[in-house]
Amino acid sequence: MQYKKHIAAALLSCAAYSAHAAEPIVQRFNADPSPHVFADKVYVYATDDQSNSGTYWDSTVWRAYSSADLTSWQDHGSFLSVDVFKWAAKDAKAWAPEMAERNGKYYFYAPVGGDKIGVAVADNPLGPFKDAIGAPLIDKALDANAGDEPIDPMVFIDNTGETYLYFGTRVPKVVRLNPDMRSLAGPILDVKITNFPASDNKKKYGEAPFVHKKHGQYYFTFSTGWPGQIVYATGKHPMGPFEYQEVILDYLDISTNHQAIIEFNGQSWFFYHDNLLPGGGSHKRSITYAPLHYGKDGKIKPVSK
Ligand code: FUB
Repeated sequence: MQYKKHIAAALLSCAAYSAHAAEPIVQRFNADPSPHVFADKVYVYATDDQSNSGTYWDSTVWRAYSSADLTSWQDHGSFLSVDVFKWAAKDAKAWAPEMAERNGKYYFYAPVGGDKIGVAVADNPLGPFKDAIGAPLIDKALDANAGDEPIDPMVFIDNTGETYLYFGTRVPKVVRLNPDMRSLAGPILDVKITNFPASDNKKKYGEAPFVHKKHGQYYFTFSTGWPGQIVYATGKHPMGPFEYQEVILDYLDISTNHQAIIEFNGQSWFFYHDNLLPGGGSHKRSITYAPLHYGKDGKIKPVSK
């Protein structure tokens, strides 16, 4: 199915700031975008809000879309469900996913049921996927320091090849991954964020950790909670510590906020979800994106809805 996002051309020519009219990439409820560029196309992996009950995030499938131009989007359907993980409880909820590519293999990191993270592997971005381990990669019951809620996995592969998995609510977590992408290379550690503004006690880590590297530094973006702003901190090492900087995207009129940043066609893009379609709300969210701009000092300019 093809969808048009007419705002894209205007966004591509937008020079300096990230003011834009947000439109959903597709006319369907999705959330928690995990965008990736594979072979000149952007793939967006998502939580499927269309199939949840409308009162909770209780979908059991993940969704995928792709686009060569950020304008026309192809719907690849519910390409994977929690059933791929035989150890998952029946009807375990499928939350914010992550994808990573290494040596021609595609690794899909999936929070399953709120207490485990699984990894599935495939030879192409849309599968077919199979469980890479036959057991969870992270299991709250078994892994020391996995935290209360090991969800929202995000993988960052540094240009040194070192690979890091981030996840967690309320306390951000990081653990090194081995090059096989399916085993841990060290202990799970807390990510330290310093210099939260003392004047605002709502400025704390909530969920949605995301790391990218630019201008020789590491940017750690995250949501501050429920509802949350998307804010960022910077550091000199992917494991932190990170120093709090500023707000990128302010509170939305829904209970969650979840972002990701990619480079595509020579431009940085900020993906997030919002309440953009009729009948939408906190459990019926829509994915959108905006250009992301940096100042000469490396500071990220705010994105306005
Ligand atoms: O979609 C379910 C949860 O809502 C995600 O795991 C969080 O990041 C929040 O967006």
